[in-house]
Amino acid sequence: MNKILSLLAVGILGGASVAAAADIIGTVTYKGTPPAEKTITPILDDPSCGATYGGKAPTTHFYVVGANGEFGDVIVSLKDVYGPATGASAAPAVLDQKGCLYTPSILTLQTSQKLIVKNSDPVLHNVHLNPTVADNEKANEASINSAQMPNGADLNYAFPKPEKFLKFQCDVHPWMFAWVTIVDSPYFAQTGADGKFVIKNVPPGKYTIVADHRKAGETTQDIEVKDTDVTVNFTFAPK
Ligand SMILES: [Cu+2]
Repeated sequence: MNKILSLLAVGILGGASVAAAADIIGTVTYKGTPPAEKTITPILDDPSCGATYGGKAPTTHFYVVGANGEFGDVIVSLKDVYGPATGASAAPAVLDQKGCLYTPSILTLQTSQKLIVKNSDPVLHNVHLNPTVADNEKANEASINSAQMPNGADLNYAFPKPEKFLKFQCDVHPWMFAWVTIVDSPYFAQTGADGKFVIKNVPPGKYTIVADHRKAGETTQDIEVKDTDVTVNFTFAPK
């Protein structure tokens, strides 16, 4: 059952005005030493890609963890809340290919929100999506497997269904990956390098809030939102 819509329905049927919304704010922390990142050595073998890096290959950044455990690239959302997405009217999200890497590599957007994929490199990339939710194979204007010329025209997508960590890859450069999470509501946030998140204007109600990290997994908490801001912190640790 859609919690938001049912709550609104009760408010309307009861003749009451809908109570004020509140923000959910918090910090996500990683306690301990994250697994080592891998050096993307083959990027130097491609002269065009390698030129960006001055002979020193970049590493993966699967675990973005600050000096005090601030945990980035964690997606915090309300579990099993479907329907109230505002993606169709939201500003587009942007995924760039730069230095033969996807930037950012972790991205979150809403159902029906436009996603623009750019190629800022002087090389050909092939944008290949691997949706696990069948309806997301119909990503509107762009095919799920599209060549994109050097500095070529943008590719545009919009996904109809929620999906976690939909994988983008480049078949030309086998180290190039991005993972795009699609949420069916505006009630989500992705932590930055400071580990902090804010989910704005959540209608009052009881929710399960979930923090998802592509490698570290997910953790949940049950919360209640009334008319004042709620603080929820999450901690991850090595498995
Ligand atoms: Cu590529």
